[in-house]
Amino acid sequence: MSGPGTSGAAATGTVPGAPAQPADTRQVIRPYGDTTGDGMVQMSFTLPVPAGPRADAAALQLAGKMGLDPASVVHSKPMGPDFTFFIVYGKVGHLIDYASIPAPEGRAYPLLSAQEVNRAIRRALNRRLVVVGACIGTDAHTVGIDAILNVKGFAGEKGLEYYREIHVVNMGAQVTVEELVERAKAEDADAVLVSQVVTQRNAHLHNTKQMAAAFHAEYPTAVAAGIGRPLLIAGGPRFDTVTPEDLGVDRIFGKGTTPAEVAGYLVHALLPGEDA
Ligand code: B12
Repeated sequence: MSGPGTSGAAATGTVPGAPAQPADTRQVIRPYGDTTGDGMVQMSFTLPVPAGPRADAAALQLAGKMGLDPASVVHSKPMGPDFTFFIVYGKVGHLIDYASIPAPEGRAYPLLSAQEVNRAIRRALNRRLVVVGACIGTDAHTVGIDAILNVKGFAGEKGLEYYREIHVVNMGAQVTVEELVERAKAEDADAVLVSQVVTQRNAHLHNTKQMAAAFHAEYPTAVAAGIGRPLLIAGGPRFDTVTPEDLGVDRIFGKGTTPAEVAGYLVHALLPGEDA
């Protein structure tokens, strides 16, 4: 119940008879450092100069140009004789309307248990589903693809090798696109899973596009993923800015992906009707 001075026009600032104002639905936020909404942020970077007071001054100037005001260098450390690593703490005045940021789309398929995945494969294929995985290009970061494929798995979930009805071929690190295509054909792969972690000079994008193009060229009469060509899946921590269409693959998986998400997707994409 409203008390005196808190109700109606006086409380809301509206004039009687005036058209209703649309409700303010914004949710304005700013960074939190020491106290709520103080705008304080911390960032780290390296400058190609020897450590010392001049280097600190350069770091502060850069922070100022990036909109941090005031800013302070809270840590600077030589990285060899010619480079300095900095941590700068400072205040930004920028505001974000959180309400204007759309919620990400949810997963379009259900998570299934290993038993459900195995049953679906048996029912639909009557043979094991074949998955060929690799880190392609010069990338040697195998921990991510191993997390998905190896039996030991990730985040408390077993990897795809654990699934009785999935045959996993893990080709490991630094596999060329030619080797991958050849092996996928030899194994009659239902799905090809590639991992790309190193992003220098956008290597992850170039390599993945090159891989996808090679598969599309190898299977020119394919109708769709699983119908005339393998399902193409790319994964790694830095694919946030691109879509599968940009790369020519069927799906991208990012940071924190678990094996069950991939297993569920394989059923959803390759065995229509089995993921219900
Ligand atoms: C371990 C590691 C190494 C190990 C790799 C060992 C190995 N066998 O993998 C070694 C020491 C060999 C190494 C070497 C290098 N590394 Co290194 N490395 C790391 C480190 C510390 C951890 C990576 C990791 O294992 N993450 C854990 C896994 C589980 O996470 P993930 O890879 O993201 O995988 C998950 C998801 O992305 C997804 N996923 C990944 N792949 C796939 C694939 C599919 C199909 C699916 C569905 C999902 C999926 O699922 C996984 C589970 O959720 C990172 C820094 C960091 N903290 O991330 C640097 C890092 C990746 N390395 C880096 C660099 C620069 C290098 C070197 C170039 C260093 C050098 N100058 O020599 C070399 C490159 C070697 C090469 N030829 O690739 C940079 C990359 C920078 C960039 N953006 O390009 C990082 C980010 C470090 C940094 N901050 O500078 N590295």
